[in-house]
Amino acid sequence: MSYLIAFLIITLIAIIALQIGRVSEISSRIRGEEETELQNNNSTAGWLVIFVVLFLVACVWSAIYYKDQMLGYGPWEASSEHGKELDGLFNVTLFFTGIVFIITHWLTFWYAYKYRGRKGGKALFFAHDTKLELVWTAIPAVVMAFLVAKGLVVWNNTMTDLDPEAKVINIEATGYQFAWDIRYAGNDGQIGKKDYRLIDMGGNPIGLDFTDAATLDDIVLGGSDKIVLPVDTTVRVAITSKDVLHNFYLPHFRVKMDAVPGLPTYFIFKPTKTTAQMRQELKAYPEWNLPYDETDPEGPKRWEKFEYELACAELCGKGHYSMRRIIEIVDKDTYKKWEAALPTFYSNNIRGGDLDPNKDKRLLPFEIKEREKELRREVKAAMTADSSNADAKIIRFKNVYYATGSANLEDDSFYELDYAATLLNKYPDIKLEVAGHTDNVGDPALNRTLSQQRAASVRERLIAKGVSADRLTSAGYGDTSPVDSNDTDEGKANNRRTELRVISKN
Ligand SMILES: [Cu+2]
Repeated sequence: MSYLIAFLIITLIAIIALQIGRVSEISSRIRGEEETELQNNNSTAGWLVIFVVLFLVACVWSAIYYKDQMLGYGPWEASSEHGKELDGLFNVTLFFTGIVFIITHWLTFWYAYKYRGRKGGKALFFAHDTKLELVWTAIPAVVMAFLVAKGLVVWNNTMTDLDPEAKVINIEATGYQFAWDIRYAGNDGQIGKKDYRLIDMGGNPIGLDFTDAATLDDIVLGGSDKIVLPVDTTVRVAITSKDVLHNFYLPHFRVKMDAVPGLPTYFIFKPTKTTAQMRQELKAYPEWNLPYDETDPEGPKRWEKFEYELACAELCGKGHYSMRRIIEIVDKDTYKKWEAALPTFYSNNIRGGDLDPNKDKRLLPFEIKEREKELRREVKAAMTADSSNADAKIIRFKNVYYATGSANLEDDSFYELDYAATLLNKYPDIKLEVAGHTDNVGDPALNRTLSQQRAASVRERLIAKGVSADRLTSAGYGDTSPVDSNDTDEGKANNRRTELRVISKN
């Protein structure tokens, strides 16, 4: 129906226009044709000049009025270091094209005025002007060369690979239909190898190569977890795809790169504003103070809900939209804590299982490193715990192994014990007891003796590594103080343990 009405209206307007034309034709015949034409030429030319002045003023005014809607201004300022340079490029380009825009528009309309039809007026004829040709070729060429050179500088800043010594956070993004697997480098700062032939959809969806030591401490985020990154730190993102073309796009940081199956790509960027800072900045703009959810006007404002995002910028299939992920930029300390709390993919999913090439190895170098880190925390906590907190004063060894039925330490035990000795030497005034415990299997008296002997050999090892003998006592408790149930294998394993207990502070 509305189409029909629109059609009728347009037809009507056309008929009216036609009728007006007829009327002016008839009137001009009455007045004399030539005079009318000259009059028309004059008024049209005048109106054209008025139009172009108003038009150019409106252009400049709207650019200023809508400044905060433009990339690089107000709420749309870049949140990365090179993003500002990139936005600067847009400004330089806008400057030059703006000049050309104003000059060409002014000339077009001014000449329409200047060379309007006049009595006896005659067109100027010239076939060729070398000077003119040179001028209008040379000026754009110089300007273009300048723009391209400036662009190349910015491109190189983003794309020149870092020297291997530079302090940088390495992450890897593997795109697939329809999500990203985000891998962090872990303690060693190195992204480990992967190989598509190792992909196992059940256990190893990225195809990580666990024979590479650098892979073992890598962290893989869950499918919908926030990607957390620290502010003011260079981040290198290695980008690959498992199936079709995807595109890793971080609009607020002005970085965007194709994820190509079989061809690793990368970019480097440095976030300059945390999510919290960005929210505070957005608070200043009225459009960001509207309710986030229109149906809930009293609810949170838009700025409170602001998040940086990762989008796939390649139409990769019907679930394309679901590749969106939230990026959170935090301060460096928060980032460290966040990363430290994440389990490595290997220890969480692979260690000891069918896909583990190190199944028969009890301790791997990265596990020793990790245990050292943990031990540092535990020793510090035990040494500073106050007397009311008995549990905190106990340090439980995790990697101390004895030969079956004997008190002889196996070689793998020395990593943890020797490291513990160096830590204890930092607190020379504190006295400790080495306590041995068993499960309830076997004769209680024998258990007690064995636990006593085992505690004694741990004490000896600590003394051999420099802990002074008068700080250390040893005791065996057999099965008398279990920490877990003796009804399950797991519980029994927990009960067989050797501990260090802070006895006194001098
Ligand atoms: Cu995609």
